[in-house]
Amino acid sequence: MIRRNPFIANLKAGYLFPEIGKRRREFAAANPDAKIISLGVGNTTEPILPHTNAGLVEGAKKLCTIEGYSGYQDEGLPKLREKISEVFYKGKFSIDEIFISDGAKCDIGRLQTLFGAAAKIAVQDPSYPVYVDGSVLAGAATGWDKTGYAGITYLPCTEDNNFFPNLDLVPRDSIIYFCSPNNPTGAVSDRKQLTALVEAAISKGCIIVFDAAYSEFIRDPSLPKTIYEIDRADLCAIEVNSFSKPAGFTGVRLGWSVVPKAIKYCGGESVNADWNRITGTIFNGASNIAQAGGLAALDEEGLKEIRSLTDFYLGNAKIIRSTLEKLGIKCIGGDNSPYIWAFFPGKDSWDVFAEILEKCHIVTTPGAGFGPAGQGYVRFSAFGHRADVEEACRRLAAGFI
Ligand code: PL4
Repeated sequence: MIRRNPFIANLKAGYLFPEIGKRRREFAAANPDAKIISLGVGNTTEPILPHTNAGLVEGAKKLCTIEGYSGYQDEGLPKLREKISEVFYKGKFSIDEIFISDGAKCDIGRLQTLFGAAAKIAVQDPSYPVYVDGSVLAGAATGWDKTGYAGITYLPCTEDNNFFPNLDLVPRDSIIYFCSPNNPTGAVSDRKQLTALVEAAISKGCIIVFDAAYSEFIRDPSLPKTIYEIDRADLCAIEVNSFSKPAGFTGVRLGWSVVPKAIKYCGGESVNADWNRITGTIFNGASNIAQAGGLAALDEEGLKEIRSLTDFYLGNAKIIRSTLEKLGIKCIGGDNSPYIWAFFPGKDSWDVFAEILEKCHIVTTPGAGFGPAGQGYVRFSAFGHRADVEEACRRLAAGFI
């Protein structure tokens, strides 16, 4: 008989989002008349806009012609990689520093292959669960208790530090997972904070995995949209990003990672060369149809569509946040991000999740699901149809607290 991979056995429980889905289904089964509204999982709801969609359709049509047909394109269409460099990084990166993927989550999962089981890991706490669970699967973390996993340094991000971690806690030679605009808190790190992060990483021999999946929600022009706006970040930071939220591609699947050639391991080897080797070996490239859609999303018309879609969700966020604040619930986020982080001090966040579901028939995400420091908070997602968001807010105003 084959022994189970012990790293899988190290995972403490189910993945957070299926657990939320399970609790929703259980509630629905017990309350068949309830019209449940989800402000839980950050899943896009609005249709892909026409110009971007035409790119997808064109991409599909081309495949039935001799001239237009394409097969494997492992690292991604050169034209798309060039366009990503131009639109997001002012042309700073060559195409062989940009790798097209099937989404940021998938890249985050694969990236750990670069560092192996002996890597030390530091994460913002709370954080998107894939950083921690991916580290457990890679063997870099074991033995969960309610303070977290051994092998992972949790960097609390709470009201006390304005949701930016104390960088003195970052261990030397570690991989730092960092997300801005942050999921789940909605906090966005400013230039001074990200400069401190980059300098700490360089001085401590760390590599940052910077998740910029929500960068297109930033409206304040003083806030960095990419870690590479910070000097010397190309020496220590890998960035992952995605078309999921800005272009509505959660189901289409398209993202990218930037691995600058300047990043080296302690032995001087190239991280970029290894990433090329790994993606070439265990990934066969993103769908060519999705990439055609991605190209359309990044031309002049497509960028207007990204703006309009992200504006729509930010409009939802504003409605949710102002409703909660009128109820006397302190919140952050929602202004440059699609998540609102609501404070319930002294309460168990799973209890608040259950209370909101029972009283208002609204699904949220309990803060504790994102890490120990998420206890006492609940995340509201702004991804939803406007009518549902308005109805959810009416119910909160009428029935909660
Ligand atoms: C539920 C910080 C959502 N089943 O779509 P991708 O793979 O390009 O991006 C996923 C992703 C990457 N980075 C961050 C994210 O927040 C997300 C998506 N997170 C959420 O509600 O927190 C969707 C979660 C999905 C999942 O597990 O990712």
